[in-house]
Amino acid sequence: PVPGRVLAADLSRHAGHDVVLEGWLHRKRALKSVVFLVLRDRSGLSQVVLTDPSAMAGADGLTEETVLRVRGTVTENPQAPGGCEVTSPEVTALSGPAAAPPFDLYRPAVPATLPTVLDHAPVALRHPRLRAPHAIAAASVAGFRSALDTRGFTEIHTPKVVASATESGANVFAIDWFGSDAYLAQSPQFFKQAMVGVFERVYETGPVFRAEPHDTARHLAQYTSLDVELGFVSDHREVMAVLRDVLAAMADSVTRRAAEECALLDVDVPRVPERIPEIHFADAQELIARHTDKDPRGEPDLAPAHERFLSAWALREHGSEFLFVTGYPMAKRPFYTHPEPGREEYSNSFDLLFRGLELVTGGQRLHRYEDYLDALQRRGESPEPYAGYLAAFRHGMPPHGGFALGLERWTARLTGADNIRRTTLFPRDLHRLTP
Ligand code: AMO
Repeated sequence: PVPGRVLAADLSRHAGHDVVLEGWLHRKRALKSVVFLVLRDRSGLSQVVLTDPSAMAGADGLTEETVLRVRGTVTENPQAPGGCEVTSPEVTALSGPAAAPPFDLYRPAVPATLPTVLDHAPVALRHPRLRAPHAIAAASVAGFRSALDTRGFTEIHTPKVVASATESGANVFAIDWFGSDAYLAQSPQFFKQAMVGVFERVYETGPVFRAEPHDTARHLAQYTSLDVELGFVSDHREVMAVLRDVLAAMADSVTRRAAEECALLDVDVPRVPERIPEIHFADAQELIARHTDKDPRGEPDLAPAHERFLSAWALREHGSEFLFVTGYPMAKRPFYTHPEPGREEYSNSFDLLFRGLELVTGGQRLHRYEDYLDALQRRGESPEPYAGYLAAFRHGMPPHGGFALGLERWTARLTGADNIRRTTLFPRDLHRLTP
């Protein structure tokens, strides 16, 4: 009896037997008296040998990327990949002849520019180097989840269509929702906070939307936000400690689960220090003023060049590829941010810089209802649109905090990608809505 589908990687276990292989025609080599078909499946490559003249003629019309089912005998051959090949095959095409790919999918270096890759993403992503970042992203998310699952967090899934913006400063997409005004969620911020009141500790991985009006190598209009929120923290430092452990688990998971992809892309998986160094925003500005030709003091935020400067400083002074910048000015943080006790113009919040780029934002939040009303009033905002959000705070919320990590930025920094679009499946931005 012929077993069900066998994967290329398992072929040698079936030596001497008949098997069924299914996959894509990866390469075809037609010689005078033999045709070699290299078949690709998710586990690797296998070699199929045709010597019968009519079978060889039947292979004439087969183009690379056509999906095939092959039934034949597994025969040992030390010259074949994996030491085995399939002989006396019966070959069936499961789809019509495949159209030629936009570029050679299996040349070691990608012979195409980023726009070509993105235009042809459904097939271009089959290239091992273009696929690898997404396998690394998957391994990262697996590490994120397992770190939080073992720490008593519950995974949640919250709406992506919302009635009010949460991230002041970030741009929001307005949509028509059955005749009412609605927005695409910029963050699960409100919901993850509310869910602290239910589960104490929650996390979410999901899409968020930012109407980014400019085209940069680090901004997308839709990205994947890895969100965490936890109750009963005394300040932002406890949140930073959780983030540190989560990053270590992500790095570890990448090393273990995506070893092949890391080797292919020459990924340098970072060592996450036991204690990630930190610098207060005010001290960071002093440092920049002292060591660069710009004096940023008085500015409410860090410029990208200053983030790169601080990252380089952390690597030099502390041997760390990660740096926490804490205490960002309240003026630049959203209304839910908790101020720094004793220095109310600063906040109990942080950014985490990784290899020169902001990777994470987080902090402690306000947790008392009256504090929210005050904060909104100080910003000249009505509490009305936030009524649903604020409801949680009228029913007892613990001191809490959390963070959000941009998955595509993490993968881009890991893989050394020059553009975040290289680590995004089907990116959405100012100029791109397809494929
Ligand atoms: P923030 O707006 O800083 O914080 O976003 C958190 C992280 O998301 C990533 N990021 C982006 N990635 C790609 N394209 C974009 N346009 C983009 N914008 C942001 C960055 C950033 O550090 N609610 C807060 C988080 C919190 O406090 O829990 C928030 O969304 O890696």
